[in-house]
Amino acid sequence: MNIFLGSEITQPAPNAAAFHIIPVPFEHTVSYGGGTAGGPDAIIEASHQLELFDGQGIPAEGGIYTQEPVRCDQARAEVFGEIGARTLHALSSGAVPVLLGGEHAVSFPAVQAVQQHLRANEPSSNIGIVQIDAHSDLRDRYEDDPHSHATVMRRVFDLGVPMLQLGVRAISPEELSLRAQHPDRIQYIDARPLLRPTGEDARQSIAQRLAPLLEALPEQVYLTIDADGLDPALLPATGTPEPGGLGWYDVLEVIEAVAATCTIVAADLVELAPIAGLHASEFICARLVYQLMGAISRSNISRSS
Ligand SMILES: [Mn+2]
Repeated sequence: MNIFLGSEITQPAPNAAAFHIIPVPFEHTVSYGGGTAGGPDAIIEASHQLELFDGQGIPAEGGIYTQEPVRCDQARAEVFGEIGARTLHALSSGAVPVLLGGEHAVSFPAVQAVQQHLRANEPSSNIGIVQIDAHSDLRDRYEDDPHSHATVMRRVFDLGVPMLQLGVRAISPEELSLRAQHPDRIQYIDARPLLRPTGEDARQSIAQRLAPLLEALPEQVYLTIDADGLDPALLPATGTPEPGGLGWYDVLEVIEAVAATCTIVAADLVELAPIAGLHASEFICARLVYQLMGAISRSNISRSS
C-alpha cells in the first residue's frame, strides 16, 4: 500500500501515531473539471519527495499512520458511513484524522463523526470548523442534490457547527443571505479583505485579524482546506479554480494562527484534481498537509508545557 512519506518512514501501529492519513478518492458530484478521485494517490505519491525536516522540526516524529483508502465504489450512504467509521477509528486511537479528498462532500461525514466523538465524552460540547475555500459551499441544494461539493458547509451548518470561512471569492445571493441571518454561526473574511485589507485592517497581520474570530469559535476545531482556496496560479489542479486566492505564506499564516488559538482535532484537504505532467499542485498539497501536521504538533507541545 502507498503510504504518506513512505520513502522516509515505516507504518507505525495505528494507536502509536499522532496522525492518521485517510485517503478518500470520492468523486460523485464534481460540477466543472473532474479528476478528484485521483487526488489522494497523487498527494501520497508526492509526499515521497518531502524533506522530513520541515524547517522547524520533524512533524513525522509523532508517527503518521496511513489507513487503507476508503472504498468509494459503493453508494454514497455507504461511503459516508465508512468515512465516519474511519474518522472515529483515528480519534479513538488518539490520533488526529487527516482526510485526503476527493470532493468536498467528504467533509460532512467526517465533521459529523468528530462532533459525535466529542459529545460521547461531553454531551453539551461542540466543535467549530475553519474553512479555507474559494466558494462558501452554503447552498441548500445544488443540481437538486443536498450532498454535493457545493452544499457541504450548509450540511455542516445544519449540524449546528459554528464556522469561520476564509478566502471565499465566489458566492451566491442565497449564501449571502444565510450569512446575514446567522452572523453568530457563520463568521468570514473573504479573499479580498483577507489579502488586500484597507484602512485599520491594513495595519494588522492576517493572524492578528483572525484572532478575535478564532476566539469566538469552540476551542476544538476541524480545519477543512479546499485546494481551490489557494490561488490557481500556485495550484491550478482543481475542478473549479477562481482567481485571487491565498498564496503559500498566507495559507501557512492562517494554519499557524488556527493552531495557536484553537486545538485542531481533525483536518482535511480536498478537491485536488491532478493534471498529468504538472506535479507542482500535488507536491504543494503534500507539503501543506505536512506543514499542517507540524503546526498541530508544535502547538500541542507549547500548550502542554
Ligand atoms: Mn469547497
